[in-house]
Amino acid sequence: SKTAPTTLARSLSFELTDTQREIQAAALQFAKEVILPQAAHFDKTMEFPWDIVKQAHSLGIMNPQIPAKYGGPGLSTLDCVLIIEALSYGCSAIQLCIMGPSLAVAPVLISGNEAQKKEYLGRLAKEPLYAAYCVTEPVAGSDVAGIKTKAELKGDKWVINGSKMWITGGGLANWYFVLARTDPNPKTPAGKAFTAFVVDGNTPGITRGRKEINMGQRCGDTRGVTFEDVVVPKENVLGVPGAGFKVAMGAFDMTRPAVAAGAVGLAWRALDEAAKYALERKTFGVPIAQHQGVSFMLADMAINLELSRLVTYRAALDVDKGVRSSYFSSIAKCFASDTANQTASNAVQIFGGNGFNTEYPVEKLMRDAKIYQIYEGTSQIQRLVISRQLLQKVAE
Ligand code: CS8
Ligand code: FAD
Repeated sequence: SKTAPTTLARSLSFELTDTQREIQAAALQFAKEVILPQAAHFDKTMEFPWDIVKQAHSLGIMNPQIPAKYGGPGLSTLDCVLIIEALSYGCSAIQLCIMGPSLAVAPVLISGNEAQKKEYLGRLAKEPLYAAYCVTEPVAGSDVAGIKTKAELKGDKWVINGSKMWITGGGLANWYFVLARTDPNPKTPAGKAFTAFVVDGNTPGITRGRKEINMGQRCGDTRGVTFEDVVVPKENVLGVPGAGFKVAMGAFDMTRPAVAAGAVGLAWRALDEAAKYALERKTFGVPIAQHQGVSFMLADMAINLELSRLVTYRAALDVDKGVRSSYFSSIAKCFASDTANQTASNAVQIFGGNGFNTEYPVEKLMRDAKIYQIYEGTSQIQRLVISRQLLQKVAE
């Protein structure tokens, strides 16, 4: 019948729009021409790639999700995911440097009022400035409800005290998203005990720690940030006092597909490198791609890459539809992260001795991949979220 294709297209479509294809092609061109050739340099020097970040901003691919109303490109989550995947093909670390502020943008999008959005999103849209998301602490990462940073209301101002750790962009931020405990009673449920703040980076009492030296994604700016009697006006509370935990969780639902996309881009690159090498390198008189042991490894890499990509797009669509995306966001983040690690490790294997050497690109991919199973919620925490969502549905 004539109606069938329409119904099908509405319910399930794997076709990108022409605009999405253009966005993807432009990001991939930038990744291949600008990012990829400089990836090894920034890995070695660990310098923050400011020039590339500035170029990305001028092309409209930094913070692409900021709505046009606040001066941004106003792209959908799916559009952003396509960009991130392409940039990460060039280098996931430089991609992180470009997209790092996205995580701080998310809670403002979710719960900021008009004035806050205009001010804080407006700044990022206008200039290639940084914003950072401060939740993790030296004492608590996976267990967000265990954080100790506190904020107390004194008159009409909040005073924040505490230490954050592993903050991406912590040394560069023009403003910070900060989660702090505002109800000291340990019996108060997490959903009511924390408050979310936007804090200007130049507020007295903020100390930015030294740059941490990491295994991978080495040009990223990871630091501890300390807040000592940091005075924040009441107007800088995001949402209502007490609702901060849910704001922080809502941000993860929005950004985990984006982090998954970074892992997809890395796996895609690893597979491309391995496939090319397998056609060139000969053993026993034939290219190694002709040995089934190698070609099946490539096939497994392709299977997991394609599935990661599909579920990442699926999760992004949930965010764009405005439905609670926890289930698919965590599945995407978990599967794409595990896939990036397996794929990069297999790429090293296919390169043999060369794979273990810094002259070839795949050892860096393996080092860069590891963080995907840790930040933005570890792979164990994603499984915790998925199983809770699943069991809740079954119990209903
Ligand atoms: O602690 C939670 C968690 O997510 N842990 C992982 C932490 C994490 O992911 N950290 C990442 C830090 S950022 C980072 O690494 C940056 S990486 C580089 C940047 C790249 C940018 C591009 C948990 C384990 C999932 C849950 O903790 P619990 O203490 O068990 O809380 P719950 O009992 O589940 O929930 C308490 C209340 O909150 C409500 N809730 C929970 N989840 C959600 C979501 N949306 C809205 N509300 C939520 N997703 C829940 O319903 C509870 O409220 P009630 O009113 O009590 O019912
Ligand atoms: P822990 O929570 O101590 O976990 C240790 C181990 O125990 C992990 O394997 C974990 O999976 C496991 N585990 C813990 N609880 C459970 C459980 N219930 N069930 C099963 N296993 C469990 N944070 C921010 O707030 N902002 C940032 O911008 C940011 N950027 C980061 C950048 C980098 C490079 C790094 C390394 C971290 C970053 N983080 C950031 C912090 C990151 O989110 C945390 O490191 C991560 O959530 C894990 O927390 P943790 O390190 O305290 O490990």
